[in-house]
Amino acid sequence: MKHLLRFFLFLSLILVGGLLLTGCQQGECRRDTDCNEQPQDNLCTKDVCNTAAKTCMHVAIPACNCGDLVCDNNLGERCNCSYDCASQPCIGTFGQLMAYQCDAGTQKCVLGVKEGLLKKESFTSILSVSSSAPSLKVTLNYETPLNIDTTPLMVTIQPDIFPQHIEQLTIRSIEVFERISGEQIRSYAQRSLDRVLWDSTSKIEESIPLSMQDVASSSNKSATKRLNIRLVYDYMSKGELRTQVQDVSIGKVVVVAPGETAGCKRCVSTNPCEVAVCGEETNYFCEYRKKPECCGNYACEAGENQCSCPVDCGQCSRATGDYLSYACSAGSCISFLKEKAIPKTLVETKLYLGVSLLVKVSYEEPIQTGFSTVELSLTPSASATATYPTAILVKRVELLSGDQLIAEQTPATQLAVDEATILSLPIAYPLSLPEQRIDNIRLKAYLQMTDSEGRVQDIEYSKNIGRILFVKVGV
Ligand SMILES: [Ca+2]
Ligand SMILES: [Ca+2]
Repeated sequence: MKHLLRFFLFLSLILVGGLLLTGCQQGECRRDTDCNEQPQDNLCTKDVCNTAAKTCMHVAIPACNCGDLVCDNNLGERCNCSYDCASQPCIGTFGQLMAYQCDAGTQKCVLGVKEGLLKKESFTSILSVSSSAPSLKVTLNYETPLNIDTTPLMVTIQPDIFPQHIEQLTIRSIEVFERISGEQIRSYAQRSLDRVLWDSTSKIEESIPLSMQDVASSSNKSATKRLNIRLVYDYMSKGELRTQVQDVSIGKVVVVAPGETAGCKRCVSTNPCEVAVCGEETNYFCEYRKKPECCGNYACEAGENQCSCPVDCGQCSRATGDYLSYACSAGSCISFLKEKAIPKTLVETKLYLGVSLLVKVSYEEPIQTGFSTVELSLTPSASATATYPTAILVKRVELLSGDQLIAEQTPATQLAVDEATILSLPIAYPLSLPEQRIDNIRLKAYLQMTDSEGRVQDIEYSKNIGRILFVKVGV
């Protein structure tokens, strides 16, 4: 009986064990290594065991791109993932000028100019309208064949001859175009600059991407263009604004437009007054946009001057004309005399109604308008042959250029015998130029003499001084 019990116990154990064994055999796996032999989809999946369902399954490896059997050129796989792109290698040519190649920046396979064909070209032209106008040196640097989708024209503009009387030489805009027929043009780029060339050392450098829809949509995506550049600039010459529109012919340029983008490579500005913008709106060319109210944005704005912001407003320190220099003083750029003014005195004696009148006219040349004075000294003395009048009155003193009044004074001063009376004429005459020679300068004094019998006589003293140099200082 005991043996029978043991036998049934043994049988039950075998049955339970068998049942358990059968249960395990129903699932594919118990652990990941059980799935190793499942056929692999691609390098970007792995096979794992779903322990609840006891089945093997494929799961994607996170951030795995090369190996997913999808050839993605945007991820650079045509250039660096032959596993996915075996059927689309980055090789082959397009027409005479272009070939597929791996872009060093984006790593993408792009259509570009065939290696070995690219040449660097440089072109320089001098723009000049007359000997009294500023002339400009325009330099163009570009590659040929020029891939207009990725490579801009580099333009440099600087003064070649900068006459001294020219001020505010401003480059307004630049345009790249082709002549179609007669006056008709086709524009490929337009850029507004509004940049001032302050002096002969100033320079403007601009990169100008071209847009040529006709080339982009043509079957061979290439063309030979006769390109021209149009510069619009203006300047002040002797107080007058002059505007010039000048064209420069660059000549034939071979261009290609393969339809690839420049890819926004290295689009960073070191100028804190610029924002570097690159994206769809800029056609993936780097564009530097100016920030307003910033010293360094090439615009001389409110609150900026030659002392606080020379990069935008020009250098203050400079000589102008023969006699003036400019320098910063208390934050303002003002003019001052380079050398000391020269004192001049004209002396003569006049005889009026028996009175000998010693006249001295003193001034410094150049006359600094707003600061200088012209002085008139009058000393009457009685002559031996006549009795001295009871009174000599100075009614008015004038400084004139022809009929034009430059300064006047109405002192109503009585002269005393044998005594010098000095009358000052402050000069505040407005000048149209910083340095101006004024002709026919004449000093006039209107006197009134009264004799012992009460008779009154008007006397007019006039002294011709001639030409005097006037300058504007402190402005
Ligand atoms: Ca892939
Ligand atoms: Ca500014």
